[in-house]
Amino acid sequence: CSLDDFIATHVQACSSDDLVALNLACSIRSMSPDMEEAWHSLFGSGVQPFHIAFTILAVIGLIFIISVARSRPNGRNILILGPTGSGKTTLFHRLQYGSTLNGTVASMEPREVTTNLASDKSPAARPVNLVDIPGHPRVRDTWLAWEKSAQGIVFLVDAVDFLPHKSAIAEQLYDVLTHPSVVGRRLPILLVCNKSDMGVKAHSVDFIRKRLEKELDLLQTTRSALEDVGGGRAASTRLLPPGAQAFTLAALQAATGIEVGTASASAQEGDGVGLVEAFVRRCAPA
Ligand SMILES: Nc1nc2c(ncn2[C@@H]2O[C@H](COP(=O)(O)OP(=O)(O)OP(=O)(O)O)[C@@H](O)[C@H]2O)c(=O)[nH]1
Ligand SMILES: [Mg+2]
Repeated sequence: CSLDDFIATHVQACSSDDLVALNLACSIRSMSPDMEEAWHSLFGSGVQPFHIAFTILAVIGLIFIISVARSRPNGRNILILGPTGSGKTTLFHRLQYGSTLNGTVASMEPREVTTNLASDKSPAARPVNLVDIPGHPRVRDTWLAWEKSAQGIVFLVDAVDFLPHKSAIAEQLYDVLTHPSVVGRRLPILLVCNKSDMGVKAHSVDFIRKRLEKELDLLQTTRSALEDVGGGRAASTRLLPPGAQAFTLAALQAATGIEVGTASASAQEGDGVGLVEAFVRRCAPA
């Protein structure tokens, strides 16, 4: 049957199957001569219009399911961020298995696992999705794939090798703290000063927090000055509203509701990892 005959017949019949087929035929009619040719060859091989309609609907449904799954809207995602070498992959294993690898190499792509925390023996425990994001500057922005579905961020710094890298660490933390998803959803963050097992070589949490607060304050001054030069057209990159006092994590929480907790831990030895686990459970409760 020609497309025009088909449309004419089904306009009169009008059952629900006819309507689906009719819709499809009209769409094909309005597309191109090539599509019409394809229609004829399909009919020549005995395929019914509702088969085609069903196939198209199934493909659309599949695409929809895949895109919903990829956007991870209901994910219980905990992101592990921080500079390279701070111990993220070591912590990732510690949380998952309660132990660590014998050695790690710099990660070059994110890794995620849906797991119960190794310490969580409760039968009611629900798995969380841990995401280990490499610290290398070229790949660290991959965390943005999870920005909308993250429940919390664990931000690791190396408490031993901190001072030479404090500005770079503050830059990375600044970008996280001012990201619209973090600000808009008031995503909780835990700043973990890792490698506490290194004794006096490891700086204390208070020392690291104060140094980072100072660096973040400086960054806010320079970035907002740049914004002013640009006529303020860019999205605001301020941590605190203009006129606020010097930047502190407490002031950030008071002004924006973003909570940045701090902890000292050793991902390698396990000390203090309980604080990280408590944070994960609070962000993604059972
Ligand atoms: N002493 C000590 N060393 C640690 C600790 N955690 C990690 N390390 C060591 O630090 C080095 C880097 O650890 P990784 O876990 O690979 O660091 P990462 O943050 O994943 O690094 P990238 O993948 O490059 O972003 C490894 O040699 C680890 O064994 C810790 O708590 N204490
Ligand atoms: Mg790693």
